[in-house]
Amino acid sequence: MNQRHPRQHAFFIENSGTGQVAVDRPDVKTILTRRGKPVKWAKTWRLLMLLTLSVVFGFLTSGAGQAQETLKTQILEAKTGSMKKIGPALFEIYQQYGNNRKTATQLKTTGNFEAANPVLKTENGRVVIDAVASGETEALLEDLSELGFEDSAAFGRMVSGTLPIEALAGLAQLKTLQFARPAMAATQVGLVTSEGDPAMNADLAREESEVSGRGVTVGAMSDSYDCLGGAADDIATGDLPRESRITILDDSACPGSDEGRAMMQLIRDVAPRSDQAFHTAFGGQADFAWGIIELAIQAGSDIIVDDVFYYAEPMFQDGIIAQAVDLAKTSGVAYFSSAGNGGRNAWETEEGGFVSSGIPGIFGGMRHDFDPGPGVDDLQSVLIGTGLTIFVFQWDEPFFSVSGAPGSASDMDIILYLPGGTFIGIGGYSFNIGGDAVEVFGVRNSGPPAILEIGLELWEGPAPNFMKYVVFDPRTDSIDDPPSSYVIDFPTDSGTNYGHSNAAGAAGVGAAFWRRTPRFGVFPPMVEAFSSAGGTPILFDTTGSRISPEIRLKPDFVAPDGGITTFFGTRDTYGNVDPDGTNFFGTSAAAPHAAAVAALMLEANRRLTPDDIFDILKDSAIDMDDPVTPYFDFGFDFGTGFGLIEAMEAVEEAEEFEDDD
Ligand SMILES: [Ca+2]
Ligand SMILES: [Ca+2]
Ligand SMILES: [Ca+2]
Ligand SMILES: [Ca+2]
Repeated sequence: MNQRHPRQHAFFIENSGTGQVAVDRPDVKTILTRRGKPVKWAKTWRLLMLLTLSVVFGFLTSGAGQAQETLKTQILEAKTGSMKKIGPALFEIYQQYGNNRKTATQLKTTGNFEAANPVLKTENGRVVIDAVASGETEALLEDLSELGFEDSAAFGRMVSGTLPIEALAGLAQLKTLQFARPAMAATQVGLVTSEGDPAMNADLAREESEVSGRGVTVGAMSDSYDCLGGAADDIATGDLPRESRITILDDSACPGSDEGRAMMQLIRDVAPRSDQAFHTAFGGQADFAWGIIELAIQAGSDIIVDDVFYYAEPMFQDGIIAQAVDLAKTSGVAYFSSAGNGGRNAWETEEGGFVSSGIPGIFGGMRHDFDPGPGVDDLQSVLIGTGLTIFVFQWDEPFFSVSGAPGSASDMDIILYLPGGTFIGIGGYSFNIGGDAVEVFGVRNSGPPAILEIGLELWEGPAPNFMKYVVFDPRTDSIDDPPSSYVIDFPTDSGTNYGHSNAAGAAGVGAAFWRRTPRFGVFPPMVEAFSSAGGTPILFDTTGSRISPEIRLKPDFVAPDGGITTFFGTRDTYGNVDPDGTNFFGTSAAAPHAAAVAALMLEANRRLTPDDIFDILKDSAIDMDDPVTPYFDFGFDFGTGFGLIEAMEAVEEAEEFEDDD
């Protein structure tokens, strides 16, 4: 598990020659839009996200000296100047767009523009944002609409939609805006991509109990359903239910990978007679939250499953997506969410929270001392693998986007340095006071793996009592590969499950490769090394009040992945039963398996509440071991929850279940 043999190489990153760093195109595709108004995004790939690649103002080949000072000055202006409400990433794209339009007449006529920042996707001169109202949401929507905002959805204080890039400067000046950031979403698709059905004994459950999901509607949320145009074939071949039994509420995030349709094929395998529905989750956080409500109410979903997360969802407080999940549950929907594919690739403070090293960072704020002992270490070595690595850093302050004023009282920055502390303009350094306590940044390493250093720097405000960052490393080729980017100094191997899959009302689903289950001769079943571990504490309620830490028992359980779909994923090296199939790996594949078992249970007993369903699934699960801890973990553990779903037992218990109260 810990086969980490990092080799040190000189850090290499391409310089495009324009003063911008970075940069061959990452495996990144973008986001969306809303309600029948698809934005045509230029480039697509399977891993979908918009994020802050904070290679903001240029790359210093020489390192220190005058250039570094200039870079600092420019970043500080974006952090604290007139653009601070939109943050460095949106400000950067605004500047590039303006420069492009001045110099290239062709760009003017076609309207095509691609950001130099390869992960900040734009199309037709527009960018997808999440904007947070300083006061009334209606007032912000009115102002936004004057700036050309479209495809809007509002949930709580947050508004999602697309804005013309040239309107970003105007956006930064709005009194009705507290702050805005690019919408940043990704799916929990695995590394590479169903025998999950027998791995849960769901085939036996259908036979024994004569259930097939009849009369139950399962709603799915992912990137897209039919951008690739394969749905008609799937219906014809029986890989999906017939058209009259599929409700598509919103499939406007094209181009997309149709991961949602792959999930629906898995549901079809396990609960063949259930009705299905789909809504994209790529329209920004507010659109996602509304999608949940619409699937529940408009499409009448009894069960909903998603495999999407937003990097900027709060770790220590229930954000708007988590709140929508909880709301759906109170209306009787059993909600399943992929736990994530981050394993334990996260670092967090143990006791003492932020401890000043006494050493000032690049902008003058004090750096955290990573060494818990008497020694002082103000820069933490991390390995940055080849490809795109994303860091999400949060600390224990409430989010303005969740609970309104005062929001975060402190401004922390996370900065990535070359060995020796040379600043290269890469990090998360937005202004957080009065906003959300989160920094997201990406770094794309075009060369071999390299060791860099992280500084956590307190710009202003009280020192955090708790800090955590999650490393989303570049995907590797094998499910058994260790992470390609990770913490070297003082690692804490902390859980990476956070956001709405950690909501009280959601069942978080981890993954086990179907071949490593009892049905296929492996007992006890083995969890995927990448399956996200739980344990992220909830520290604030939704009003922003600090509560005693609530550690939820997440993930709830594990379901199989690596099963076959007609198109999604890749052919693995383990040997397919169907030579034409592709294997769908990741908790994205596990979650629909779990949701479809719930459909069988509901057909067996329509009176089950979501809690009844979750309780039975946990009670009947096959206990598994968290391989990271010594000895077998009897009962619940943060690596595997209550264990692998066992459908035959779960459906039987559902049939016999009587509500005593
Ligand atoms: Ca120390
Ligand atoms: Ca900051
Ligand atoms: Ca266990
Ligand atoms: Ca163990």
